[in-house]
Amino acid sequence: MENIITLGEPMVVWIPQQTGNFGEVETFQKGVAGAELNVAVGVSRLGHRIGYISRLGKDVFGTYILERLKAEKIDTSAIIMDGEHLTGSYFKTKVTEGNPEVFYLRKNSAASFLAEEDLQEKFFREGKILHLTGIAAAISENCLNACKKAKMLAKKHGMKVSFDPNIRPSLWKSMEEMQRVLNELAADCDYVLPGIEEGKILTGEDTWEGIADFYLKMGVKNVIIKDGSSGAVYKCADGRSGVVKGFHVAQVVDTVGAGDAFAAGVLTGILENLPLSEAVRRGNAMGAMMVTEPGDNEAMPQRESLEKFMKENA
Ligand code: KDG
Repeated sequence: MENIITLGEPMVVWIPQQTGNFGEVETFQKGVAGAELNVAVGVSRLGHRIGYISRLGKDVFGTYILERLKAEKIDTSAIIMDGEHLTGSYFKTKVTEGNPEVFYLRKNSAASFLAEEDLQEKFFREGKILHLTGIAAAISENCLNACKKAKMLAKKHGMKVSFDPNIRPSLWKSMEEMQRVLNELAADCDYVLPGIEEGKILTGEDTWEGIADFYLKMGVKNVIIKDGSSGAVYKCADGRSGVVKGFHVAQVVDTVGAGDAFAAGVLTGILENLPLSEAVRRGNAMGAMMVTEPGDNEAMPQRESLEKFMKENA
């Protein structure tokens, strides 16, 4: 049985080799993407077992993603191959500063047809942490219901639940709907991991403490707020709180996937019973390493390079 279970939409990502808008770029490199998939790669590379629940189209993208997941030693036994819908993909831009722009080709994708009936309860019986994100919740009504059912099954079987809101306004009908649905999903989770700007949007609060208190009042046990290269802060229902400094990297190449790397670091730290401050420090290190490469998960470190990075940048 898996230590961590996650559920979401895998995609093929087209990574531009030049800056400029879509028409100006001549070469793209293919890769695999998806917030939960990125977390799965990060967790697996650190030697923990992770199971990924999804639907893939029976097409070249689906086959490519499946092979890549297997090569990363991610448990794919709960992935359903869907003969009727295509696998999603997306393009991003290459920028010299800030976050890249993204363009999705994912409407009615195979993963958006994931439904509560696709979840096998036996998968949840011995897992330790369920990791959900707001992207899976955004792609369709049935996928949102699958997230809710997964959360229910995880709680029933004594698993901890972690939630990264990962807001993607373009996937929602309105900001109000996004706020309401994501905050409902966050309620009662063991770990909620918003970025500081996401937290402001979702809670209407403008300080990290205000954001943390908002979620603690909703029954969340630990709120961990990411603040880019500055690091992260946490506040817990049991009274612990702390500020954990980030890691500096010489050049930021692409910020996509940094939050997922952070989640993989924190969750594996929790599985290894590290103090929360240490788990968050690992999350910061993985987030920093992630932004040094253009892919969404290629820079997820193996344990040895993570330890080396953390020692050299202590
Ligand atoms: O967190 C990284 C993801 O945003 C990326 O891999 C693609 O899942 C994706 C999305 O919906 O943007």
